[in-house]
Amino acid sequence: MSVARPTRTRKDPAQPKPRRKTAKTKRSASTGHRTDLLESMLRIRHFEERCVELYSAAKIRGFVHLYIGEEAVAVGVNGALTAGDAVVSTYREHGHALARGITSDAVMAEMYGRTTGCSGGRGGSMHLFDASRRFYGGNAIVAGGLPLAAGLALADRMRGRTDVTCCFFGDGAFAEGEFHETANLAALWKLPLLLVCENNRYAMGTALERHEAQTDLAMRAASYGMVAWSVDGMDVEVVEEAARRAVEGIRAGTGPHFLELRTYRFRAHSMYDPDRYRDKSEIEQWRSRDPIRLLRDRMRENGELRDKDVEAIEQRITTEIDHAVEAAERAPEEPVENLLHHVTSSSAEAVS
Ligand SMILES: Cc1ncc(C[n+]2csc(CCOP(=O)(O)OP(=O)(O)O)c2C)c(N)n1
Ligand SMILES: [Mg+2]
Repeated sequence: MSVARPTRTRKDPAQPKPRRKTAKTKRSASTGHRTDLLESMLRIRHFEERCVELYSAAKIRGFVHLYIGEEAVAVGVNGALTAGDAVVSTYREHGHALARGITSDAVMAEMYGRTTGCSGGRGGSMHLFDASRRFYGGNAIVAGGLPLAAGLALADRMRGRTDVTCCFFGDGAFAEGEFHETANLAALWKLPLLLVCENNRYAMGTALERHEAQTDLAMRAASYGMVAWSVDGMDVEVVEEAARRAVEGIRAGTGPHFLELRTYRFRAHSMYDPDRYRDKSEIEQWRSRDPIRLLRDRMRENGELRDKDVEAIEQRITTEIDHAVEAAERAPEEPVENLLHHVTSSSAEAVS
């Protein structure tokens, strides 16, 4: 399926031409690497499908936003990052956390609100956090992660580190001042920042063209003076290659890079959303480019993958998730007397 090109406004000849490039693909990943990409996407898919069951059984509560359909973005971008790089995400972050290597056990326990969760059970679905992996949330405020990411990138540079900060955010962030403030300062200060816009075409029930006058997001980002590419977000190898090139550019000191990843969520905005604002045919059209099937079929055609290989991967993941659920069921909730811990930097000591 071809992805519709965004419409452009007429250009003002007095304005400098925005720097905008289209990322080209180079599919040179080895079979082993492709298998890793597939496994990582399957882990996210199966993990979230289990979450749907657990939510229906009232084991998981609160807000839950599923990433199903968008797995190629988290997995492809993560493939271009090193362990030292920082990641800032949104409330739709289960996929980013799992791709980053936070274990299924730690994420599932957090979904359950247990002390063994990656945020000690205090965050839940929207606030997964693991400073040891430089994974700084899980942020519930639209565009709220962007200034944090700029701060992290600035701090790393001031400390003489060569790491990149990667910030994921949705198309809805373009309607927020925080995106524009961050893009401006990041470009002005040439911060080592990778801006990853997951353009799934909707902000809750509002289609992009209903809230943005100019829907060419890469062009708008480029207008701040940064390199910006628009990329097929359903093909994990294309995503990884684009992210790699962007990260190389950032490490070389050329300042922030922006990637618009054209993607789609197959499920509703959240577990509460009746999903009445889009045609079923649109969903089916995007499902035909399911990122997992896309890679799996390519590998099959290349003779790199047999059905029994896929079955073995899926069996491994099922066992891993079964374990995560069992462990979360058994794990304790935080006792009420600990309620004031971690409220201020000294409150853990103050309350004993
Ligand atoms: C500042 C702010 N305004 C409104 C909301 C309510 N809200 C939650 S999710 C969302 C839509 C965001 O859409 P997008 O950025 O495209 O991300 P997606 O959900 O598509 O991944 C809105 C408006 C919020 N969380 N924060
Ligand atoms: Mg969106």
